[in-house]
Amino acid sequence: MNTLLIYPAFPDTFWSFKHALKFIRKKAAYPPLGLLTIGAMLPKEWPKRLVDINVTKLTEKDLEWADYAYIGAMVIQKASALNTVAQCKAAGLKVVAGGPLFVCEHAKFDGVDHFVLNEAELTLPPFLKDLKQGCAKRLYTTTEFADIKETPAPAWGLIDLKRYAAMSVQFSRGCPFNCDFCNVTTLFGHKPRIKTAAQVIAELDGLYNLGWRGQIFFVDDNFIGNKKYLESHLLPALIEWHKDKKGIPFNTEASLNLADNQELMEMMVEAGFDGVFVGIETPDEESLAECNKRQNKNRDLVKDVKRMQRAGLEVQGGFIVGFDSDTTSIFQRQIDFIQQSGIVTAMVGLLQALPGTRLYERLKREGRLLGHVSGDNVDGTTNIIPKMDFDALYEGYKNIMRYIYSPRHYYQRVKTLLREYKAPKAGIPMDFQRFLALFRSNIRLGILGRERFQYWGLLLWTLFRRPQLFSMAITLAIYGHHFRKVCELRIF
Ligand code: B12
Repeated sequence: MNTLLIYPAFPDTFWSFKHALKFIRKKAAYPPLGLLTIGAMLPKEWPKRLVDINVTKLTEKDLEWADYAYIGAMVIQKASALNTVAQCKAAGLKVVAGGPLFVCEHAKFDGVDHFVLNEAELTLPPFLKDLKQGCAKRLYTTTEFADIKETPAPAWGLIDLKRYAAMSVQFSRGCPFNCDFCNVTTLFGHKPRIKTAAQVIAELDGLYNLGWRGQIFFVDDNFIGNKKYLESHLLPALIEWHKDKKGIPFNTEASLNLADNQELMEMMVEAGFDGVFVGIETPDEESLAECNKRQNKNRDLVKDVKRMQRAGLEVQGGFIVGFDSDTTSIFQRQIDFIQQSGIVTAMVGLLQALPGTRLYERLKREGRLLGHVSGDNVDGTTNIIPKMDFDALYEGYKNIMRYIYSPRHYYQRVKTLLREYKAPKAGIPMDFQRFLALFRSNIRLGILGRERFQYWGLLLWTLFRRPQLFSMAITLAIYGHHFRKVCELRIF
């Protein structure tokens, strides 16, 4: 059974980092962790190939070689996924599909022979059993959540690690909070499920032994969902693991209440974490109440962000405009918040209602849903009829993006962050890749770019004021170039 695992292409979006990857000669930001996990769950004796269309082409030879194609994707990859299914069918392959895109929209994929949906830990074994007995059904689904202590380590050997900017590891799934616009609890549950520290260390060892020396993203919905285990087991194990290893920083996603726990932040930093993505959403108390983001209420959010930065965690933030309580003053308030907090990577989107969320159900009842969701929450589209006049909302949104990603304000924010940010003890090494990035950015941003004055200003400022963060300054300058390009392409 020759098995082809295929990951469809991402469009040029905010999180694709496409325009930044060129500086470091990488093809994609992250590997397809879901498919790599499927690769490890399929029978060992089946010959396997993984084609990530983001880093390599799907060739006629691949299609001729294979008997079955296993396709995994998120909604944003839909166009490429439709195309891939058609290509596989034309080549006479049987197609199996799973992952978030198909969980949400499987009815739109006629060509797929078998949908193996939700968590494959639960749905793949019955499919494989039926397949063996020649009675495989079209649809496998479950409402249960898997025990991820049973999840095998991803089959890293199926990809060429060198083509990716970062690697991914997953410690937990699910989130204890209940924000009404977020589909995480519908997809992954309310009670965080965790792997053991030994499992995580084995995955890290796997990557290390394959030669990986670079960023590793803990792709958890909320890394601090189970603080007790984190503090008592995982972080001590990571601290130990990191002792004799350099150049492998970690980052992750967590809720804002991380800022309340100085000890936890310090442990995370000691364990090698240098960044965290946090859903901040809005500085408006009424909107926070409206969306049930209780963990962000009644706090000084700017102070919280700074506390994390001072501990050594760069905060990336998610922001939303278009809540029912939002008035037109929200646009300037979001801008002020983002600038003051020094959140350089600010993912700002219009409120969207994802199927399965409480927001979706409410807006459906109120007759305020429109068409489909694009799957990209940084493209200025929405599937809801907002309370605010849509044109005013859209204009206000575009103004936020224009302002925060204009060279002047973007670079201002980088300095705000660098002033506050505690440099990692081990320093940020100026390795060959970073040196290459510096060379390229000097030309692309420092000579050709419209940000050239801000660029050289930042490099000089950093050299004198925060020399140990020089490498970080270059990375952020390159990110800025990417974000501006994406905004020009998709929003303005
Ligand atoms: C890491 C991550 C990212 C990373 C990169 C992922 C990558 N490889 O490129 C980054 C930060 C770039 C990212 C960005 C985005 N992401 Co994202 N991301 C995640 C996150 C947190 C973890 C994904 C992961 O690796 N999980 C671990 C693996 C093991 O799980 P898995 O992929 O789900 O696979 C399991 C099953 O789905 C299934 N499965 C998966 N593939 C296949 C294939 C087959 C054949 C089968 C049978 C089964 C199967 O089996 C696996 C084991 O159970 C998830 C949330 C989550 N908990 O999964 C969101 C998630 C996937 N992202 C989501 C979204 C919406 C986005 C964005 C569009 C957000 C935005 N701001 O616009 C962007 C778009 C990306 C882009 N490039 O443009 C949504 C997808 C929703 C959907 N229905 O498609 C999720 C589910 C989050 C959410 N709250 O809804 N994301």
